[in-house]
Amino acid sequence: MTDTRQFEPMMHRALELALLGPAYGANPQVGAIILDKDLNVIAEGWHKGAGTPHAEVDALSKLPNGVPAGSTAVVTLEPCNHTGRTGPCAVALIEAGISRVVYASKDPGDESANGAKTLTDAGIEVIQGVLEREADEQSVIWLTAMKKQRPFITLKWAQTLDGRTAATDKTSKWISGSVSREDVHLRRSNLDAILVGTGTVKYDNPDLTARKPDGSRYEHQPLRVVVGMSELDQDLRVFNEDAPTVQLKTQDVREVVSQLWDRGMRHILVEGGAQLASEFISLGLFDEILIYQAPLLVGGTNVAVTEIGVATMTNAVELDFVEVKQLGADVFVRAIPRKGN
Ligand code: AOF
Ligand code: ZN
Repeated sequence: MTDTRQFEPMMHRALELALLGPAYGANPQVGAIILDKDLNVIAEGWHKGAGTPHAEVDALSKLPNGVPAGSTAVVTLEPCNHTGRTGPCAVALIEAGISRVVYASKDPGDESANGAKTLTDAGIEVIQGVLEREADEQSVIWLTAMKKQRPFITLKWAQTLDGRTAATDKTSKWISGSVSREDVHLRRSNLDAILVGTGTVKYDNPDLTARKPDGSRYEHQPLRVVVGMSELDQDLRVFNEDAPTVQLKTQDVREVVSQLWDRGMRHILVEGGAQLASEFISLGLFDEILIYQAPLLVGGTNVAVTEIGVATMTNAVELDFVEVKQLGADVFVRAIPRKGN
């Protein structure tokens, strides 16, 4: 029996390589390493986004003279078995003459899964589940999206300590401090779409781009999605040239989510206002909530969430705090739906 734990350091490295690829887009972040028969690393590769070679193929391409006899491929995701934008990696590994494949996460895709079986049938030793928990955690957004067949949905808002998202005159700049805002912009730069309702666009006139602390834009800009029927002045900032924008003229957020899924989106961020956030919560359509809480009190009636169909405490939507930290003067809280609900 092969000792599977000996591959853990290589899998750690493959997980690091995976992170070199983009977190946004239709495809997962995947890393791959080729080892010779003595388990020395002879090639490294990673996936650079939908339409580009998969991690295994990228690693194999670094060995122009082919793989030596007895080589092992260490991959963070079960090699795919289908022809999508690119060919099946299971076949590429078989044709390259790899002797053993070690992987971490299972591929949850209906079409792409079963690469392990193809490899085994071809006489290749397959070891699955090495650092599976770490790998699943690292790819939780993509894996959740694939499992639910809809994008991973993050809801986010900034609020005062008394739970208000704006003062009575609707001013909301700036509730959260600069460290919180940097955190939001970095998150935006790593996902597919930002959603806002037409009301927020009209009242706040937000830019909704992903900007670095010096004001310059991140290379990747998520799609700005305006949800709602109202006709909007095209001079509003969200329609500027700084990032792509669409307005989806529907009130049905399920329809919005399914359209974005069909466009290859796997992670979307709902940025407000209260009506849009409340619709997502009412339908149970969210995977995490990010709250930036500032040490301010403004009173009044402007709150993050309004009607979500909870009339009495026993019907409250139950969450778990999974992260609580100080960001500058603010407190950042990340909460997820309580398991089993
Ligand atoms: C792998 N290695 O590096 C990646 C995999 O349209 P395609 O051809 O790019 O295929 C996308 C699917 O392939 C994706 O949904 C996932 O199941 C798998 N991604 N598989 O073996 C990789 N990126
Ligand atoms: Zn593949």
